[in-house]
Amino acid sequence: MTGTSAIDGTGSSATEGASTDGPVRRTHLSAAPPPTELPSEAPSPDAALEVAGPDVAAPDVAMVQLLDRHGLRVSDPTYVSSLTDADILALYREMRLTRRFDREATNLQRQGELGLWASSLGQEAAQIGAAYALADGDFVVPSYREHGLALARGVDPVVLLKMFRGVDYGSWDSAAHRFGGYTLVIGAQTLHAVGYAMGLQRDETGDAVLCCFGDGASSQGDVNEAFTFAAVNNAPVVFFLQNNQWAISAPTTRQSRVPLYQRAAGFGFPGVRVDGNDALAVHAVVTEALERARSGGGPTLVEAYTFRMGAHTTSDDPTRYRETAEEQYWRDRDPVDRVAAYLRSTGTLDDAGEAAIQAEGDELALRTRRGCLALVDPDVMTLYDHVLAEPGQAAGEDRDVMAELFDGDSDGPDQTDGRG
Ligand SMILES: Cc1ncc(C[n+]2csc(CCOP(=O)(O)OP(=O)(O)O)c2C)c(N)n1
Ligand SMILES: [Mg+2]
Repeated sequence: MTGTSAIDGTGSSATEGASTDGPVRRTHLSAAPPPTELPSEAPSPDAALEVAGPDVAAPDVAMVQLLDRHGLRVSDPTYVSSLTDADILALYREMRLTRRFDREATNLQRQGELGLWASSLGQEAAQIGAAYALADGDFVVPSYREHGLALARGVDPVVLLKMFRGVDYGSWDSAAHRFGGYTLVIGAQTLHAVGYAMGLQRDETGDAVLCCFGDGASSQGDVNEAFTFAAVNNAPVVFFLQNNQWAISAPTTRQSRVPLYQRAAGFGFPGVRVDGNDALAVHAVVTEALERARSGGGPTLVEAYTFRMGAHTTSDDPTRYRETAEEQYWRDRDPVDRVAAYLRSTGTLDDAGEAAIQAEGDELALRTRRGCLALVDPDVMTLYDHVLAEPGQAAGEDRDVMAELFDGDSDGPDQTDGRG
C-alpha cells in the first residue's frame, strides 16, 4: 500500500512491492475452486433459525491463519506472509490508530456531535491487512464501516465524519484517494465496483478493485448480480466480504446454509475464507487475489471471518439479540492484541513503542474532535450542487422554490439541527 496515509501523512510504505514469497505456488485459489462442502445431510431449517451462541461463532470450516489468537506464528499449507517485523509494526500502528479514531467518533456521537456512527471495532485486521495489500492504482469500493481502509487510503478523518454529522453526503475525492464514497444501500456498491472494474479492464490499466460488503449484503440480489457480471466478464475485482457474524440483529446463520466463501464456486470463480482477525493472513490472501485480478485471472471472493465487536451503529443495542458469551469468545481473539503479543515476543515492540503509538492515537483523536466541532453547516442551496451535469427544468424549479423558502438564510424557516 503506497498511498499517502491520512494517519501519518508521510506516504511512506511498509509493503511497497510486497507479494507472497517464493516461486509461484499452487494455491487453493489457483487450483480448481474448492468443492462445495455441503454437509452429508442438509441442516434442518430449524437449525438455521437458532440464535447464534458462542459455539456458533466458532468457524465451521478451516480458514487461512498465519497468526493465532495468542500471537504465535502458524503455518498455512498455501499462504506465506511476505511481511517483515517492521512491516507488521507499521500495520499494527495503523490498526491501533484506526481503533482510537473509531472510539473518538463513537464518543462524539454519544455527545450529540454526530447523528450516527457505524463502528469498525473488531474489524481492524481485516481492513488494515487488506489495505496493505493494495497497490496505488487499485480502487476500493467501500460499504459504510471501512474506516480503517479510508484512513489508510489517505481520507482525512474529519472529512470522513462529515456525512455522519450531516453536513454533507461524503465529500472526499474518490479519484485522488482511490477510495469510493460510502454506500448505505446494502450491496448496491458491488455493482458499481464490478462496473468500475470492467472499465479498468477496457482501459487496460492493470489495476484492480477491492469491493467491500458484509455477510448480510451477501443475500442481496445486487451482490449476486455483481458476482455473475464479474465472472462472465472476468472482471479484475476482489470481493472482500467482512463476515462480522451479524447483519444488525440477524446472525449469519440466517444468510446461508453453506459457508459464504463457497458461494463463489457456483459463480465460477475462487473463494477463500481467511481469519479476518489475523492481519497477516488477510494481507497474504488479499495480496494474492489482487495479483490474480490485475494479471487477468478474474474475480475472487475473500471471506474475512471476523466479528463486529460493537453495536451495528450507535442506534443499535446488541444486548437485545446476542449473548455476552459470544462477545467474550471474540474478545479472546482480538485482532489488535494478537499482533501486539507477536511484536513483543520478537522484541519489535516495547513499552516505549506502545506509549508512542498511544500518544499518536490521542493526538489523532484530539485533531478529529477539534475538526468535527469546527465543521459548519453548509448553505442549504449547495444541496443542488454536483447532482446533475445539466440541471433540467424540474431541478431548476425545485431549486427556485427552495431558494424562496430559505430566502438566502441557510438556517431555513424551521430547521432543527437533527443531530443526536
Ligand atoms: C437495500 C437495503 N436494505 C436494508 C437496509 C437496512 N440495513 C442497514 S445495515 C443492514 C445490515 C447489513 O449487514 P452486513 O451486510 O452484514 O454489514 P455490517 O453492517 O455487518 O457491516 C441492513 C439490513 C439497507 N440499508 N439497504
Ligand atoms: Mg455483517
